[in-house]
Amino acid sequence: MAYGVARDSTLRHGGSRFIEKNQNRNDFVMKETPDFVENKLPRRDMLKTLGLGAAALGSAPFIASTAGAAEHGSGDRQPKESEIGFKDGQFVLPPLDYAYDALEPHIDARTMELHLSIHHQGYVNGANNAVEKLKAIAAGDEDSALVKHWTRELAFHGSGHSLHLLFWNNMKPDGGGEPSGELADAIEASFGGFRAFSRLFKAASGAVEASGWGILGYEPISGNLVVMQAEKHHDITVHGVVPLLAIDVWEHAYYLNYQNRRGDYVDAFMEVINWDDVARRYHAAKG
Ligand code: MN3
Repeated sequence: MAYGVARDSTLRHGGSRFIEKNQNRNDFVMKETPDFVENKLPRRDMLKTLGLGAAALGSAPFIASTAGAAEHGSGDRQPKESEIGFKDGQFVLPPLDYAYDALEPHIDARTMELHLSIHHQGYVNGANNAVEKLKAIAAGDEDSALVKHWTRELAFHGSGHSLHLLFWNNMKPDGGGEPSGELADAIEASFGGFRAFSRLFKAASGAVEASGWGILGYEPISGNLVVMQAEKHHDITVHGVVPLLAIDVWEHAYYLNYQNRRGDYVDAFMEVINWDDVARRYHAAKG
């Protein structure tokens, strides 16, 4: 929620002063994030600023679309996000099989070009950088006091990368309509039918405060589908990550024995981890 306050306050007060005041909490990163630019500038001004003309966009295909199609086969199988968003040890922009203008008139070519090549690229770069910094902290080569900053950076950029991979692959030319088969059955069971789902999804997506996402997801405890809102997109998780090991660090989990000494409690937790359980979850998650 800290980011929500920071973002809203920044916009409301228009304020470098606010940003400066909060630099210690690393909230200043918001002013340089891709979505901040996306939201701050009217699209026409942004195009002007970036000096991009229609001629440069047109029907140019997405990066590596041909290679991507060959690499992933020509069947109906959708490539996994891990296959299209990570290569040679780095997060990368995805190879997609449709052109920038292929979704027109619903989504225009200029928006597609800018969204992928400027905004999504920013998340890719930021996530790679955060991973490097966290590796340095793990190796003892970087001040561990910066772990809060770099895990937030990974959450912001990693979630941006993860959700954009989903977004690009969730769309296609001549899409729309309604699902069939087991997805249709699940929508029926979870929401009472496609019309009801559509009403809820549109309401949730339209009501996200400031910037964020509307999401249809699988909730594994009930086995039902759920509609969610994601404000911004981190706060401070990386969407798509499957939890394998979790420690409760709310005070109720340790205060009777450890009072304010959370570090001692974390040390104690390390002595009781069931690594067999973690290994089983890892095996299931990687598929
Ligand atoms: Mn975006």
